[in-house]
Amino acid sequence: MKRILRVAVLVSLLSFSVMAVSGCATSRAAAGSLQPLRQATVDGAAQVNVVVKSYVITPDTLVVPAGKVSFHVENRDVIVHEMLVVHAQTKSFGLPYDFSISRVIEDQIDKPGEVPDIQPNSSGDVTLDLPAGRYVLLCNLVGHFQAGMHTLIDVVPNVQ
Ligand SMILES: [Cu+2]
Repeated sequence: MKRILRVAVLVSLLSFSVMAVSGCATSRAAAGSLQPLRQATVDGAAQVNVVVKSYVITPDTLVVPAGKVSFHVENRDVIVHEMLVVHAQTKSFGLPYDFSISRVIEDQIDKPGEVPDIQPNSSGDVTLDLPAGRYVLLCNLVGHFQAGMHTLIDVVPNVQ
């Protein structure tokens, strides 16, 4: 009898914790879709901190409110990189590419701006006025885009 009671208590505790976990996930998703974006700002510009390392570009956020956006790009690699901010032409990375020179064709893309020539263990900044849309952050030094140096970031209408 005691044993059955103990099992019953355990089962109810388990189902409670499952409910607690799923409830939490649901409310977090709802909050993400309904509340306005809270973004760290510097001088009124939304701040995006980007780390570049081992042919990977990693921003600290994938969604940014439209308007002034400040990119701070830190190169933690042992070679030089750059970071271009480019309007995405498809839902993914479908940018015009020249395989003979291993680079994205820059006169065929819409590039609001860039942080050029970031030396190893240093950083660079650029502040851009970005309308809502999907953008690609990429490095266009020879072969780097193909090696994986690209990531998508969404600029969404500002709801203040
Ligand atoms: Cu690079």
